[in-house]
Amino acid sequence: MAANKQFFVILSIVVIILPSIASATDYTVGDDRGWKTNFDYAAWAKDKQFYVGDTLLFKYAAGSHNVFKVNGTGFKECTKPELTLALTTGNDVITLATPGRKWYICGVGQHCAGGQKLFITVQDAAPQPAPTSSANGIFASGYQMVLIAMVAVGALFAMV
Ligand SMILES: *[C@@H]1O[C@H](CO)[C@@H](O)[C@H](O)[C@H]1NC(C)=O
Ligand SMILES: [Cu+2]
Repeated sequence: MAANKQFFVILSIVVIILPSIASATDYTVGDDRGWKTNFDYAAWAKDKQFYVGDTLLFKYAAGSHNVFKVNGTGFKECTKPELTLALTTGNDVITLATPGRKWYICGVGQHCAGGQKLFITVQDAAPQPAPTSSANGIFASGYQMVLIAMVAVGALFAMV
């Protein structure tokens, strides 16, 4: 009985928290084309909304390219930072942890000057279904309400 209750408490927490994690988007930079030269990353990023928690995957043949996170100057002038190391695996995942403008370049040869560079703006949080108060915000989505109701019913059955 006690174990059952504990299980449903844990399940309730998972049900409430999971949708906010699941709503993060994993972007493959350049989609099918990956991280390469002769690709317009500005056009790729143009119609996308990036939020904190989303991830960027830079896909390329290891050794052919790399990924440096740079500042606006580094982006414009294609200068590699001296103190940061490049990502080089060819399957480089970057989690967008903070909001703001982010710049990434390839540090191989003249690739950056040739356009292998990405600039995005990361927004604070995924859009919420317009909560009217902060208490409302937690239970704002109908999906969560349905799941919580199901868990509550399950918990009742577990206790009898
Ligand atoms: C941009 O990054 C470069 C290299 O890391 C650094 O020298 C420079 O001071 C930075 N510029 C700004 C405006 O932060
Ligand atoms: Cu490159």
